[in-house]
Amino acid sequence: MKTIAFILMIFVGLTTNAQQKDYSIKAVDFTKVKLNDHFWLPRIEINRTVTIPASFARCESTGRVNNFVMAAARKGKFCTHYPFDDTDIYKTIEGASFSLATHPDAKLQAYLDSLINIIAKAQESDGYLYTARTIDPNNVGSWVGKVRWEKERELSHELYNAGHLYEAAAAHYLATKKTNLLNIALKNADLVCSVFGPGKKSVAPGHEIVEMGLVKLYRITGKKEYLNTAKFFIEARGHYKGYDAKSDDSWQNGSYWQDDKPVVLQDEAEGHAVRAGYLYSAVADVAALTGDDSLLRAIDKIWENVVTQKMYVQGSIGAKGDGERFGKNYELPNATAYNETCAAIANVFWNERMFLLHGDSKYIDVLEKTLYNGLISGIGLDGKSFFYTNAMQVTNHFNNNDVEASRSGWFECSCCPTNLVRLIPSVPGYVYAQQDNNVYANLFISGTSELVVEKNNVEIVQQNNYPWNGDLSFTINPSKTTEFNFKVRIPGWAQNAAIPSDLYQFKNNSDKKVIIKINGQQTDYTIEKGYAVLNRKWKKADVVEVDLPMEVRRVIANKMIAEDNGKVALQMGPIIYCAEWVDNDKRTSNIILPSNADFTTEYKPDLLNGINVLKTNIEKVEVDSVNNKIETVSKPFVAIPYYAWANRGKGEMAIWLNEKIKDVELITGN
Ligand code: FUB
Ligand code: ZN
Repeated sequence: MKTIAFILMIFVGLTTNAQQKDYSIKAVDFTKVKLNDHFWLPRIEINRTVTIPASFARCESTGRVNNFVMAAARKGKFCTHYPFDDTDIYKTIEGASFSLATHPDAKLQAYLDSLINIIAKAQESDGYLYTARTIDPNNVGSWVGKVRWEKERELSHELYNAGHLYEAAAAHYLATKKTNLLNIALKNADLVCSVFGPGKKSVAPGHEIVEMGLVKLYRITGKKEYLNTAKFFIEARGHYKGYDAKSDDSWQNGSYWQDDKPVVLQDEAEGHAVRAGYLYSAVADVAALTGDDSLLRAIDKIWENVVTQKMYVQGSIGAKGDGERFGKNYELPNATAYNETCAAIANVFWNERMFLLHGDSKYIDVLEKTLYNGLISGIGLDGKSFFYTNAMQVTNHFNNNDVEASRSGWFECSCCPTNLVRLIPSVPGYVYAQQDNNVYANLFISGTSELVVEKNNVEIVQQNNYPWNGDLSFTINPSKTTEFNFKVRIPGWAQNAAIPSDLYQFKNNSDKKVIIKINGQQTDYTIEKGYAVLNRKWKKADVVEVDLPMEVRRVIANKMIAEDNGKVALQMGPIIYCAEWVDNDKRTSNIILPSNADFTTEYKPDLLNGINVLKTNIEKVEVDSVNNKIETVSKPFVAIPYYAWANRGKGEMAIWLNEKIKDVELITGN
C-alpha cells in the first residue's frame, strides 16, 4: 500500500511538473497594449473598418458561406474551388474576434454568432466539420477521398480546416468569453484525437496548422490529449514509405510536405513555405510545452538555415512558385520571386516563438524585418487589395506574367487576404514580453501598455515616430516603486548587422552609437542577447530615451547569391526601400546607383499615407534611337518603402539596384 502511494506521488509530481513546462518568456497580451501610433493604428483601423467587412462580403459572394449553409442542410453542390475554402471564414472570424477584443461592436458580434450558428449546423453529429464532404459525401471532388481522412496526407486539407477552426475558436473565446465556436472546435478536436494517435490512425497532416490549433485548445482547456495529438502529428512526419527518396521532385520525395524525414532529423527549411512555417511554429510550441530538446535542436538548425541561406532581403521566404516552396540554399531569384504573403505571416509566428524560447533579439530582428517589409507589402493601403506573391522586381521589357505587379481584391485561392485579416489586429501582442522581473521591449510602437511586474501594475508609455525616426521614449509608471530589468531591443540594423547572418551585410559600417538616457542622464548599459539591460528601482514618470541612429544604409548580398552581385539594396531603420516607376521617370530597370551617391531623406506626410523617401542623383541608361546610341544620363532618384509599392498603378519596381553597368542587352523587335 505504501509503495503504491509512493509511486502515485512520483507520478503526480511528474505530471504537475510537465504541466508547468512552457515558454519561459510570455508575450504581453495584445489587449494590454493600446496603440496610438501613426503607423500601426491606422492599419488596424482599416483592417477593422474595411478589410474585415470586405472579407466577410467575399466569403458570402463567392459561395464560401453558402457551402456551410448547404452542409447544414446536407444537400447541394460544393460551390467554390478548394476544399480549404472553409478556412477563409474561420480566419476572418479570428481577425474579427481580435478586433472585438479591443473594439467591442455588438453588430459584428451578432454577425459572428449568425455565422457560428450555420457552422454548428454544418458540423456532423460526431464532430466532423468539412463542408466539401458533408454537403454531398458521394460527390467530393478529386482532392477529397471517398472516406474521411483518406487523402489527408496529400490534398484534402481536412486537418488544415480543423486547425484554422481551432485558431478561430480560441481567439473568439478569449475575446468574447462565448463558447459557441469553442464548443464546435472542441467537439471536432475530440473526434480528431479519437481517430489519430498511437495505436490509431497515423498521418502527417498534409498542410500543417492543426498542431498549432490543438496547442491553443490545450492552453484553454488544459486537456493533455490535445497537446499529445499535436506532438503525435509532428512525430508522424518522415515515416511514409510511399515516397521516392531518390527523386529531386519535392512532391515525389515528400519534402514538399516536410515529410521526407522525421522532424528531429530535419536541418534545412524545405518544401511548401507556409506549411513549413506553421510546422516550425508548432514544433516550438510543443518543444516549449514538453521540454523536448530534440525538437528544439531541429528548429534551431532550420532557423539558422533560413536566415543564412533562404530569406530575401525584405524578410520574405518561399522563393519558388513551383510548389510555393523554399528553393535550394542561396536560391533567391529576383525576377521570379514567389514570396507568398502567408509565408511571411508564418515567418512572424515562428520567429516570435523562437524568441519566447531563447530570449534572443535576433529572432525579433527577423520578425521586424518581415513584418515591416515583406508582410505588409501583401496589403494595399486601401485595405482591400492584396498580393498573394511579393515580387522583388518588375521589369516591363522582360515581362514575367507569373509576377504579380498589381494587387487584387480576392483570389480563387484566397488564403493570403484572410490571413492578413487575422495578423494585423494581433500586432500589439508582439510589442512586449515578460519573464518574471524582465520586461522586454521588442517593437517600437507608440501606445500605453499595462503590465504586472513583481505583483505591481506597471504602465509603460511608448512615444516615437518609428519606423521613420529612431528616437524612442518609454515612460515607466509603476503603481509603486518596483525593481526590474527593462530590456530594450537594440536592433541589429543599429549595430551594423543587416540580418543576423552573413546573408546580407551593410556595405559600410557606421560608427554611430546607440545612446540611452534615463531621466535625461546618459547611462551605460550592458547588452545581453541583443537587449540593453536597464536595471533599477523604477518609480513613476521615469523616462528612458533610446536614440537608435537611423541612416540610409546600402545592403549587399552574400556572394553566393550570384544575381545580386554588384547590386545594392537600400535600408533605413527597419525599412527596406525600392525604386518604383512613378517616382523615377517611368522606369527602374535602367537605374545605375553610383557607389558614392549621397542620400537625403524627407518625410512626406501626404505620400502613401505618410512615408520617408530617399533621394539622390543617379545615372540612367537611356537609348537614343534617333542617333542609334546608348548613353547614361544623370537623373534624380527617389526610393520609397518597399511595402508601399504598387499603390499608384502598375509599372517597374526594383529592390536591388546595379552600382555599375555590367552589360546591355538589346531587345529585338518593335
Ligand atoms: O493549401 C492552403 C493554402 O493555399 C496554402 O497555405 C497556400 O500556399 C495556398 O496554396
Ligand atoms: Zn496565402
